[in-house]
Amino acid sequence: MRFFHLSDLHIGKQLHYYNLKEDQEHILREVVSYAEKLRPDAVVIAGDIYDKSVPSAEAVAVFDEFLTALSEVKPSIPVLMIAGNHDSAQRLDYACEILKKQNIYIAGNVPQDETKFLKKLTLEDENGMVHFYFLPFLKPGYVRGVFPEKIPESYQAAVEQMIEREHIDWDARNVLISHQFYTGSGQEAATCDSESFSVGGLDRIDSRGIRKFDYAALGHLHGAQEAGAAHVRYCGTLLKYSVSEWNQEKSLHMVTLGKKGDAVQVETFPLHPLRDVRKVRGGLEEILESARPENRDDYISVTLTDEVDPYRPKEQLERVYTHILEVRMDNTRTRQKLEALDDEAELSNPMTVFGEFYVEMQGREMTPEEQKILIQVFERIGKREENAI
Ligand SMILES: [Mn+2]
Repeated sequence: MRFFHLSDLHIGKQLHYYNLKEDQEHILREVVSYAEKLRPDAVVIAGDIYDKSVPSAEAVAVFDEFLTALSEVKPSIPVLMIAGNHDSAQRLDYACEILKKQNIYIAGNVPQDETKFLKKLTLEDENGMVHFYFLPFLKPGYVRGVFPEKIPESYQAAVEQMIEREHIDWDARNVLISHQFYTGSGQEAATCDSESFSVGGLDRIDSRGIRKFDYAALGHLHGAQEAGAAHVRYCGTLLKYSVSEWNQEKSLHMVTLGKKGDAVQVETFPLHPLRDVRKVRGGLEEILESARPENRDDYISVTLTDEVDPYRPKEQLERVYTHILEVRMDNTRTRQKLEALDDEAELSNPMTVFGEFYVEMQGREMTPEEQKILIQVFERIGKREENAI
């Protein structure tokens, strides 16, 4: 049994105000052409289909086009998907009964009461059956209806209890599709700037509880990685969704399940984005000269190291690059400024702190008029806090 493992499509996402529609269409078309060539038995999408819980009409059209193109590959390939934390469970579930007839299987919501269980799809190959379990993104509170006596106390408990009540036959081959923050016992996960997590790490789950599956197709982390075992994996995004990912290699993952107990094989296939995300660093002249025409349309993060701030650097850079994400300065002056800010980071009274911030931003002191306004603002905040107590 061979299947594509995808996740975190984040359709509709923007990168620093650039609309990624063309980039996403392009990369999804590449996935379809891989499907035509490799003929997987299924395509699994482990959550975060859309970037927003209320996706734009444009985003929905992009995904629709992808599903339609996939459905034209014959013989038909089942598509299995779950909701991630960015998706609206209800919206994703819309029309899911009708879509089953099109070989598209969706789980948006987690089971809502004691009588309901995880969605499960069984596919068959020469080695027997493979059961795919759909576990949409959940927080402990989402499953209160399933455990009315006692709501699970943590993300970890919620996931483990949800799996336990399925009474899975571990002698059969089982695949989990899940969108949570799993880590290998005691290991640090590689995270990047395009993900969102809960503060304090409450959402972290030790992957021990899901290692019994023959494969866990995970979504949530945007960099491809294992979570504690080779068969418990994040495939990562198809595209780089933040500058922090510039160095990552994004690829299409195809999983091959052999007989029960055989080691799972994961092959990766290169992806060719319409525009890459790249970082360039150096003096302005140097960057302008070394820009290559084939990189012209890439998404570029520029760090200028000139000791003398160049004149209108962005305008000059726009002559060689069409999609500039940001232009930063890194020279003696900016470094000293940062050090000075670090030193001064003690919290004196809010008026002084804001005053310093104002000078930093505006390059001048506040006028007496402006100070008055600020004093009024602080007074009002003070009153509100008193009321709140
Ligand atoms: Mn995501």
